[in-house]
Parts: sequence; structure tokens; C-alpha cells
Amino acid sequence: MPDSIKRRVILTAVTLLALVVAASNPARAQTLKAVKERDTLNCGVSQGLLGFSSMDDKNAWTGFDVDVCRAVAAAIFGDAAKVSFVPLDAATRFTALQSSKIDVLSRNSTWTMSRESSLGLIFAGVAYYDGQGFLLRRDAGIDTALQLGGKTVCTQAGTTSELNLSDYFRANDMALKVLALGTAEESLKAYDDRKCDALTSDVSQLYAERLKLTAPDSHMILPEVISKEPLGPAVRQGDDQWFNLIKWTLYSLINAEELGVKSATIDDAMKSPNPNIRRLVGTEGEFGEQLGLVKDWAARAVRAVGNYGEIYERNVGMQSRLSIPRGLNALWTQGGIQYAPPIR
Ligand SMILES: N[C@@H](CCC(=O)N[C@@H](CS)C(=O)NCC(=O)O)C(=O)O
Repeated sequence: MPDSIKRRVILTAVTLLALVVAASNPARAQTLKAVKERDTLNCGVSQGLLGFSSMDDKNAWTGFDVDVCRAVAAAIFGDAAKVSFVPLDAATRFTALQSSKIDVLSRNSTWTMSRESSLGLIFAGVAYYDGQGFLLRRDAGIDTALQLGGKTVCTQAGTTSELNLSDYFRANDMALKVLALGTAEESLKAYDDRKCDALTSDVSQLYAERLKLTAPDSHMILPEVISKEPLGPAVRQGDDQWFNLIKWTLYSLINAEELGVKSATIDDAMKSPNPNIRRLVGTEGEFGEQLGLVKDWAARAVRAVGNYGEIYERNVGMQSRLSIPRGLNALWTQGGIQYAPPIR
């Protein structure tokens, strides 16, 4: 065989080998290592959204999205306090994740295709099934969104809310005037100052924002829900170990509710003979180790923040200030669509 052909054959073989090695290499597992070395989880949250992430009167972060990160910290460190919360607005949340300023984004962010196909991010699951709605003054004389034609609507720039708003008006052939502001606070202020007739956002946020108005009862949320807003934690693509850790921590909270395992009953659960409970709390199997954690990772998370239902009720449920019924977020066994794959 002439030398030039030999060289080409060798080159092709080397290229093929490199491709095979690259394809079989597990995705880089650097995030968990970095988080453990730093001894704290960096979690991106919203700047102040009651029920989801806001400061309480003792200057501590509280809320549903906050608890998702506390659960992850508890699973990793056995200490739910080892989280640094990074408040982010809608526009900068994804770049904060891309640039590794945060390890996980838990900020009422909707799982959409383009956020995965073009931003290099991946959603680990749905923590809260939401949808977009409209808030307006009761005395506006409007009782369906279809009467909003020609009105000015406030929204937040860089959100799915902004995109769905224009789709809805276009689809229904209605004239739209949009006022897109930079932060939730600015949008609410503009609405309160009557610069817009209605405020649009995820319905859960409208419940939260309404409470900040002087007379919450004089404002109402229209019955229409114009979009699907599956909200959940997101991570960077390329680190499957980290992706799995976030995903299975969320699923462990949902599975704990389904199995009746609560924060207050976790010690009993550790003695349970039920195989499903045993796998969840780590008295059977090696699920924690396989994630790079300890055996009782999920028990630590539930002990610290409660199961999914406890997190929901405490932060946004009927006993909380927001009083949002479980609705779609009830377990699949209770008429909702929250459904976690099994731990086995
Ligand atoms: N779920 C939607 C909307 C998320 C969003 O940022 N909504 C605003 C409207 S209230 C918000 O939460 N702002 C809180 C903040 O800026 O801190 C998305 O992912 O685009």
C-alpha cells in the first residue's frame, strides 16, 4: 500500500477512535464536585416573589423555589442552610446559569423547547404546573380576556408571558398595547399607577402580586388561562450527574408525598418494612451512592423541607397567604398531574 494511503487509513482510524471515545465518555461531572468543594450551593431565584422566593421578616429566603434548593443542599450536605441565593431578574437568569454564576436556576422559569435547544440549558422536571392569566380591576367591567382588545397590558420583558400575550391577541384578532417592564416590581407599579389596564403573568405570580396592592380584593384574576407554564429547576447541559441529582431530588419529594413520608415521620420511615419507602429513604439499595451522595440523601431532603405536598401547602397552598388550590399540582393519585417515576 502506498504511504499516502496508509497515512489516510491511520488518520481515519484515529479520528474514528476519538469519536467513539468522545461518545462513550460520560458527560462531565464537574458541578457536584465544585459544589462540594465550595461547601455551598449557588441557587438562582427571583428577586422577590411571595410564595416562591422572597425574604421573610428575619431576612431569610423563603418560598417554594427556595425550598427546592434547600432540599438539594440537604441531600448533598445534610444541611439545608448551605445555599447561597442569587436573586435574578427575568432577563439575566439564563446567562447566570450559562456562566456558572449559579449551579441551578430555581426561579419560576418555564420549561420551553428553545430554552433547551438554543440556550444550552436543560430542565430537570416540573416543580409547579402553572399557566398564564390576567389581573385587572374589578370595576373595569371586563370579565373575559376576549374583552381586552385595545387595552394596555403590563408584562415583564424576557418572559414567556410577553410572548404568549402577543400570540393570544394575534390569534384572537385583537389590538394590543404592551408595556413590558424590566422587573416584577416595575410591572406591578405600572399597573398600580394605572399605566396599564391589566397585568399578565403566570397565575401563581398574579396571586402573589395581588397581595402587594393596597386593596387586593378590588382586583381579580380572569378565568382564562392562555398558556402552559411548566415551571421547574434548570441546569446547564453536559453534566448528567448534576442533572440527575436535581431531577431525582425533586422526584424524591414527590414520591415521599405519594408514600405518605413527611418531615415529621421520617424517623418512622427509616424503620419501615415497605420496599418503596426503604428505597426512598436509603435503607435498601444504593441509590444515593449512584448519584454521588450518601444513602439517605432523600431522607435528608424530606426531613429538612418536607415532602412535595408539605412544601406546596406551606408556601402557596390554602393555609398560606397565597391560598392557591392544588389543582394540577395535586398528585396523579389525587386527580392532579404530579407524577414522579419510581425509585428502583
Ligand atoms: N414563567 C415565565 C415568567 C417568569 C417571570 O420572570 N415572571 C416575572 C413576572 S411577575 C417574575 O417572576 N418576576 C420576578 C422577578 O423579576 O424577580 C418565564 O419563565 O418566562
